[in-house]
Amino acid sequence: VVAPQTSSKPVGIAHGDAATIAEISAGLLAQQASTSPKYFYDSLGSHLFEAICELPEYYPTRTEAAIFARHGADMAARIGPGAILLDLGAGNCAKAASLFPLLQPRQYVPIDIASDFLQEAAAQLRQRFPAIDMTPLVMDLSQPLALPATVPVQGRQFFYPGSSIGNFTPRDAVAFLRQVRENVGKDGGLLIGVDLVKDSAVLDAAYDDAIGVTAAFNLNMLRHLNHLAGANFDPAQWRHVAFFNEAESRIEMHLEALCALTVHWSGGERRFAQGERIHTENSYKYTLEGFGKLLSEAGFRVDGTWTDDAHWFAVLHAAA
Ligand code: AVJ
Repeated sequence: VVAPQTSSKPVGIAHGDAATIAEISAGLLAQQASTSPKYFYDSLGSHLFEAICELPEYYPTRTEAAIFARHGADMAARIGPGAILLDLGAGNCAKAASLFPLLQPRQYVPIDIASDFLQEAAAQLRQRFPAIDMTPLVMDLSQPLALPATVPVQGRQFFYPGSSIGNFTPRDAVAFLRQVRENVGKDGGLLIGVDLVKDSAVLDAAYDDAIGVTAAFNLNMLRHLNHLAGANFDPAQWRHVAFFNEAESRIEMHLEALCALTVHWSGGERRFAQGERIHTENSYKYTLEGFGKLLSEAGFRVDGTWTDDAHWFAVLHAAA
């Protein structure tokens, strides 16, 4: 008996759900192939992002940390004790935890898409801060923000540090911030970190570091896509590309095919020419004025702005 001939190549087992595979497939099949930056964050990707934050070139984390260290008490005075602190994209929860002694929240709600990483971080925090209620939530922040009843509405303060808002286009950022606004009561607010426009050489280096950690972070997405969509990407056939697009005021990250190749995945395939790219991330950079406008368009009122001396990064508090 001869096995029937089929045109589709065998691919790996897909571990993502149907909606995830459909989303990945649509992005890969678009004329300009693209993928959502949320697919950076499998467990290895989350750890690689932690490593990025230690790089000398990657100024945002340390600059923001310095702003928190210098002005944290002022921020806490603006927020007041006993808040329900909702951490959007909490990761290892380290930033929020460093503010617990000043903020003294009643409940901490770390929200992240990376489930194992989040549960582990929350378990460690419970031991360090037994007085704070810990309610970790595994959520995809690119989907509508729907909070369970275990999170009281009164006293909600959202925490969105690290300029993660930069992954959204300005349009989508307003829509996202408006959802956050709809999820805080009259007494609530938002403490948000945003990366500011600066010399493009500084920006380029921050997203294309000398020892290739950011390149590994970008390329790791291919391994994650292999897992989620049963794809057969070979990371060795791709290279990391990152640059500041001045006209759009954003860092763009891409993966570029080093040779002509065909990728197969569960339910699809695509040929890439040598030099063809997959757009994997945008990281928008704002002026203080521009970002203030965004917040007010979303229905917030800015009542605190803190920056570093070089004005590379800013933390803003917005009240409902
Ligand atoms: C987590 C989205 C804030 O845009 O700087 C870091 C992700 N990408 N290096 C950023 C990232 C490449 C990061 N954010």
